Amino acid sequence: GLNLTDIQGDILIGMKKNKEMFFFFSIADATAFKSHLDSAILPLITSTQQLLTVATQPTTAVNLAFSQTGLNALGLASQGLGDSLFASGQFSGAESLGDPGTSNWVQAFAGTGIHGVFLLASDTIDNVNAELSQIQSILGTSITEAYRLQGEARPDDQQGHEHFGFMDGISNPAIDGFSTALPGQAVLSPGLFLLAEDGDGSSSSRPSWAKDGSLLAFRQLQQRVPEFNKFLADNAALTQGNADLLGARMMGRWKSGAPVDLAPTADDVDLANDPQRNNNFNFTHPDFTETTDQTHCPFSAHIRKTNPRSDFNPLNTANHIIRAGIPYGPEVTDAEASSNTSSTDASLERGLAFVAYQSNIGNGFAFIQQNWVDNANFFFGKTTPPGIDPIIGSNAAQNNFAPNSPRPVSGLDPTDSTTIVTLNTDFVVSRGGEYFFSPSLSAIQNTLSV
Ligand code: N7H
Repeated sequence: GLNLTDIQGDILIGMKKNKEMFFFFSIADATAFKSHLDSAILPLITSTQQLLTVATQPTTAVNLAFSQTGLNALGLASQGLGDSLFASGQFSGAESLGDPGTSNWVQAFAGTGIHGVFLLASDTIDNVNAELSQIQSILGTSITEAYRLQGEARPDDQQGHEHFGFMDGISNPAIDGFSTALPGQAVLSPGLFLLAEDGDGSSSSRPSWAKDGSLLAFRQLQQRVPEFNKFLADNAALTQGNADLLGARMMGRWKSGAPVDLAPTADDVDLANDPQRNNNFNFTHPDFTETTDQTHCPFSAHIRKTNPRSDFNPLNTANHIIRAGIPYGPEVTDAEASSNTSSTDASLERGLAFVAYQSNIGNGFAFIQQNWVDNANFFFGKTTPPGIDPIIGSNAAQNNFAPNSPRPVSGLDPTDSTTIVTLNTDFVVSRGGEYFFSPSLSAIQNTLSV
């Protein structure tokens, strides 16, 4: 089995709290940083084992991850992790991820100046802030703050739903030898997510201390909620006047979480809330021609583009991520809702603090974004090209990296599988991010602190 006391807690099961802060820092004094890391920070880091039972969960869970330049600052530059995208950092690859350039990136992410990130998760912001103060007082002037992003679950009945209103966190892979699969859940090798474990195709290029660490892709993804809602209202004719159905078809799930593959015409809250059923679908049906039929779930739907299930035969076991993100930013204001426009006031920005874990970024997050989400011809072999993911997809690479590059989407109209609709608004806008390595606790102790 896996060494659960050595693997950081966010990777396999998520810290699952209502508040989570991402505190990005640079290392100013590596010698001092290392001495504090071993003696005082390590005891604060939360393992997977600690999260498994309520009795051992800390008030505030803490995880820690480093960028390549952070590992360099700690003297590990010569020991590459065997992951080229991690090594070069996210900034230099922005355009390959479909970002319309980097002028819209949060300043701190523009470059390679961020060395690490603390992830702090708790039930209250006060707890998070108290834990952060403690960490800052331990580390003193050995680090400087680069940036912080406060994530929080949405209020009341929207808890667990992201800012467009959809329930999130329903489908993540199960890990062979660790989790028990629910019906419909893919069971994958631990090495897809943990370096040097079974199934990590790059095991031989990992330094020994990298074992049981994971690569964390962080993205700050702004969501333009009023613009999304206006699109649904303006285009409800595509779904015979039902704007909720249009949104559900773009996502592949209703806002409740019920999959359209199983509930193609109306929401089904019982289905949404039943973990034995809400993932148990694969887009095939006995009477379906898989290359043409989009009556239940469009080929382009967000959950189908990012996890094509039976569109692959045999099932794809190479390109998967574990997601552990959280919404950030306030609710839509009345002024934004009535003007159908997101405010330019930075304090009103909202979106998803996106976190994806994998052992190989080029097979995980970056692969899914570039080769599936942003590729209008994927999934291949359909008689109508699927088009680009209508929720998060970008066609900027075909349009001189212009924002709001028109993107083709098929299958939105359940009665007409062949029509391609062009979307002219980006509903999700990249504000940048970085790639990190979330090391094992023993690597923090024996390698990163010395
Ligand atoms: Fe997505 N959303 O709320 O709109 N995502 N996602 N995602 N996403 C999923 O099944 C969302 C993003 C995946 O196994 C759900 O748990 C938003 C990126 C994958 O069936 C919802 C943003 C990437 C899955 C959302 C965003 C992915 C998935 C359904 C950005 C990778 C699982 C809930 C702001 C490149 C698919 C669920 C499966 C599901 C939303 C980003 C990937 C509601 C708002 C960048 C693999």
